[in-house]
Amino acid sequence: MSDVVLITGADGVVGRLMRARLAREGRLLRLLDVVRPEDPAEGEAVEVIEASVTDEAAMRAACEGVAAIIHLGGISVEGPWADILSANIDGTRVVMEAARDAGVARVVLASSNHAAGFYDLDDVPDVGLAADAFPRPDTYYGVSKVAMEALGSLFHDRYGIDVTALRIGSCFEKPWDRRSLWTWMSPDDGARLLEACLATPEPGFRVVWGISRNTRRWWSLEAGEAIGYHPQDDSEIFAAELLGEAIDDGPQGPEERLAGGKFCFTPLGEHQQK
Ligand code: 15L
Repeated sequence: MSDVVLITGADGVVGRLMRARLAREGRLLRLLDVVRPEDPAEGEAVEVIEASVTDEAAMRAACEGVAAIIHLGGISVEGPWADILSANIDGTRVVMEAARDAGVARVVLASSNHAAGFYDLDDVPDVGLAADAFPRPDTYYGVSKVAMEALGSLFHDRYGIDVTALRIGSCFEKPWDRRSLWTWMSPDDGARLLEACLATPEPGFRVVWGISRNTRRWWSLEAGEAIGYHPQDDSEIFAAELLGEAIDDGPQGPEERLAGGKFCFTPLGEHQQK
């Protein structure tokens, strides 16, 4: 019998990067998204479901027989409060209740660096910013990630579900600017992190940064290492190509000094470009 892992938001940027990387012998990936994920290729142990995380009946059905949930669903940037409230906060509540009712043992939550976006690198100790630093959200989107972490904590304390909330930096194929040189999480490290979350020995609740072993990082890897996440990639290999002559200039201005970067200056509640 296969272990079933349900991935919400499976057709988003991170979900698509993880699909092949999380394939394992003896594992079935159940991929759920509001946009129907691509049908399985021949021999691929995948099921696809077209549904919203806010749909209670669909989430209940999707959780049947599931060993773990990776909850990536929701809005991934700043947007109107009502939309964020529904998709991200209420959506996470629906996911957690469905997990509890189906007896799902583990949930991994895609939180974000934007739950702590207003930390300034000048105020951070040499050991780096702790993954569970008190929230300092930079947007309504960031507030929704703080609420997501709170829901994870609540469902761990009430029902013993193992929950890891990931304050993900920037999970894309490559970094694209100076800030992303410290916030980057390579897709391969993303998969390593998710595997570590799926293998934690004790039920607990924890918050972990989702970044690679970037030379320029200032967020601590300690909480990740404690659960067996040992990132192997470093964005520095892209630095010369991205920055040219300016390779060692350091952060330029507040957008590059604050954890959340440009999110800290995005008008609250406005639709943001990805
Ligand atoms: C996020 O939380 C977003 O989902 C993603 O699109 C990136 O913008 C990322 O943060 C980032 O901070 O780079």
